[in-house]
Amino acid sequence: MTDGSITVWGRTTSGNVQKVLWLCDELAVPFQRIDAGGRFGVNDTPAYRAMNPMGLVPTVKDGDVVLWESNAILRYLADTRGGERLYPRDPIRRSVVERWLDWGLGTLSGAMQPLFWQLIRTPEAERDPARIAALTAEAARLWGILDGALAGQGFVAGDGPTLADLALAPWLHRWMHLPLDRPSLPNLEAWHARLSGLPGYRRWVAIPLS
Ligand SMILES: N[C@@H](CCC(=O)N[C@@H](CS)C(=O)NCC(=O)O)C(=O)O
Repeated sequence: MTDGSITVWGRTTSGNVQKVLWLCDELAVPFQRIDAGGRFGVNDTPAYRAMNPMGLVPTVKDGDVVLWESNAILRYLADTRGGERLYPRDPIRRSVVERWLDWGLGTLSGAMQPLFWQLIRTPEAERDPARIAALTAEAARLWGILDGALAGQGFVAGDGPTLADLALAPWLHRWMHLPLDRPSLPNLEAWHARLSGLPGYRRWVAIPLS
């Protein structure tokens, strides 16, 4: 497409979709969004699976290029749409962004995803209190590690937001709003306040949990 516009498949309640939409705002990438996933379906159709064999959201199409895996989409858009501010080219600075992108996907989501499902998507009578307690403790430990990394800096990889902030923000919003006892983590809370001042966070991420 000549105007650089892309198509994004995914419901706006998905954190993995939210980070992509927020990045589109940051980089002024025009996009068409098609609801998919959850109650919208679409992601189980053969046409969708031909694009994304995982059948998950988001999927992005940029001309003939099809992308899936939300963090890979973030990297691609930053690389192709002038996103150096959010995804530095310098290998050392980039490695810090990569670290937290991978940590979000490979570590934090392992606690946050089932915790979110237990507390928001599972009927109260079917919830497992022991599992919720264990997941809450693990998530608190992990958020505590990020709290330590945030000491003395405004954002996850330094003084300005990067892809790492965009990718972790949906989990943070969930953590701050899930009905559970959270330990006091001052640096994390200050980061949350900073993110809450960003229009893309407010528009796409800070919505009621469902
Ligand atoms: N690692 C994948 C995970 C994608 C994923 O789990 N997407 C969820 C929504 S957050 C999904 O498609 N769930 C099924 C559905 O919405 O129907 C990514 O980062 O894109």
